[in-house]
Amino acid sequence: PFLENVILHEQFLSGVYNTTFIDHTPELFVFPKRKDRGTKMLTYIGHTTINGLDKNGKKEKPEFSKLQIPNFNATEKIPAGTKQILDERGPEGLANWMKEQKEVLLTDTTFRDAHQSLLATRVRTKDLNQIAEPTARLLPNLFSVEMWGGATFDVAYRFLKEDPWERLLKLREKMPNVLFQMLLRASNAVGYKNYPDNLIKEFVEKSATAGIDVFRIFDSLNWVEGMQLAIESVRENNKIAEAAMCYTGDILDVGRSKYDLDYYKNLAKDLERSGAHVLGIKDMAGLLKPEAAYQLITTLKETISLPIHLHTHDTSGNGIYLYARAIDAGVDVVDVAAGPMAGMTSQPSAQTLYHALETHERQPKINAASYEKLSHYWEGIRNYYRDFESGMKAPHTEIYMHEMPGGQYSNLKQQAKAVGLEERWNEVKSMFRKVNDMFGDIVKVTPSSKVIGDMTLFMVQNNLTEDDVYEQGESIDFPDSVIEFAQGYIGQPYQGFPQELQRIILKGKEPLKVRPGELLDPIDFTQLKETLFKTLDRPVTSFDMIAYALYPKVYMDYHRFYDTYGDMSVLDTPTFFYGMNLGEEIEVEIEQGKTLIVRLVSISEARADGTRVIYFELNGQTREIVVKDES
Ligand code: 3PY
Ligand code: ZN
Repeated sequence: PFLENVILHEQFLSGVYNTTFIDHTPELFVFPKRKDRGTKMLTYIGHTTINGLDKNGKKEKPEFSKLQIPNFNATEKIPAGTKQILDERGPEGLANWMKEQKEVLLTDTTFRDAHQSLLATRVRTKDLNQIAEPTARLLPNLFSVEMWGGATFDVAYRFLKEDPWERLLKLREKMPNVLFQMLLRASNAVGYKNYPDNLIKEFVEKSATAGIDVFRIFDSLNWVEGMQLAIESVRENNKIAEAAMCYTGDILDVGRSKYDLDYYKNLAKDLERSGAHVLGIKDMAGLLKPEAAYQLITTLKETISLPIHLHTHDTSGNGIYLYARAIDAGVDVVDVAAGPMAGMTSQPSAQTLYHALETHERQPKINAASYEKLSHYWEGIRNYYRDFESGMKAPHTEIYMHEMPGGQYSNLKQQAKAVGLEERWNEVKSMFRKVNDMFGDIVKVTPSSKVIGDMTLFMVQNNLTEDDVYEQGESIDFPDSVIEFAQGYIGQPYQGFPQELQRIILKGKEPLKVRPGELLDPIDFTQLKETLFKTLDRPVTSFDMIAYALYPKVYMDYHRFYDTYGDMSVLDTPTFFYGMNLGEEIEVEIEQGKTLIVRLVSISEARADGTRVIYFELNGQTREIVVKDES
């Protein structure tokens, strides 16, 4: 084990080693405890079988049809793609290549935003990993695959009990040809608040090393100052800085002048000056109407010389039409998802766009039949996650009224339900818009959208009107996120805060005038490493440190789960979510070439102390697991 610790150590891997390496690296002498992986796994399966996922109540495991993974010839070389262009020509070279393409380029978001927006971000690494190589082989002409960032980082640790860094490393191995893209919330990284500058830099550097090529960077208030550090960090790592402006309002509405065409023109110029390689337009709620898309792209093409990458959500059902207009206006790349994971709050469907552009000179250079093959897989996968569906069944044009981002809609609905407001959902939607207007009409995207959402639920729950807030504000305890927003902790909104409301919320507290990151103490990574080493009792990687620095509690909960049950990312998804049915047999590949066969034989009645004994067969041998029945 000592040798194993040495050769796996980061410092050793990076080539920095001499005799002091051993003296100064006590973790080399910590040897993994020999634990019985089989028992740990059976304990997880037993708990989930009896008490359901996260003790949310037992559910019978449904019958799922076999997944359709396209066949491929593993001895054939994977065709080269945009990743090779970046590696050969660098980010500027790649940006020039983008502008030279006649056909519109596609980013596939199925691995990230599509499931973040449809399935509460729950798609597990196992399900992404087994379709990664077929995707690389069948769709080598994609511009990029968006597969990381946004909510996927914390949800992986928090709910899926897996390591998002491992997801990135595994997928990178399977897809060496297409650019990997992530969503980076600028100074909020992949979290919901501002972090110290050195943490942002470290996060970008390690994400780049692990495999990210395109960083789509946005600030939740379109505050360019808040994006600068992230843009510079990406440039330092020789990766593509896609600076995105979040589209809000409606440039076609002459009565609403705050976010007009000039606003976006100026913002685009600022982002170009800030060092972006690509301009992103992030229409996170799907508010960009087709004619607005045409005018916006036409104007931006005349204003800046960067390639333009457009992202929308198809919530209203207008997605394909708006892309078609944007493509006519010269947009370089658009975001789509595989058919079964597209539409509604997700991105428009890749195949639908392809067919819509039949005979169009800019029809994307992809193979529609390949997309259909991959779609058979996604159809099966989506079934696994049925419990996380939002329930939206039809195009939702009310989005133009409330302006909630695609990823927030189902989330807020769940939150509303949890606090007993299910029956008042229509009121919640209208209040969301009202709160936006009270706050001065702000950009709404993580985390500013969460501030509006929290204030909305707070007002509806307490039956407060706008007038009540102004009249009784002094005695109201506003939600923490609202206070932090008014203090400037997530940045400065365009044209400032509404002063009267800010005064009421802050009750004498002084608001910030500078970038929050300037005031935050840098993370002491050396100290952090020591602390974590003591707690985790194993070698600590940079990935662990970053995850802990971003989400201390979530990370430690994940660690405790891992300690108790082991690596449960190896389980198939139905078993991970539902446990096993009586008499069922499953195969679990716990590492390459090592497979366990598990059969659930019987479950005893609950005993006086509330426990049940579960009898399994593990590779033919009987194993008993005792589980407390929480029902
Ligand atoms: C995120 O920040 O996760 C988003 O997808 C925002 O649209
Ligand atoms: Zn999105």
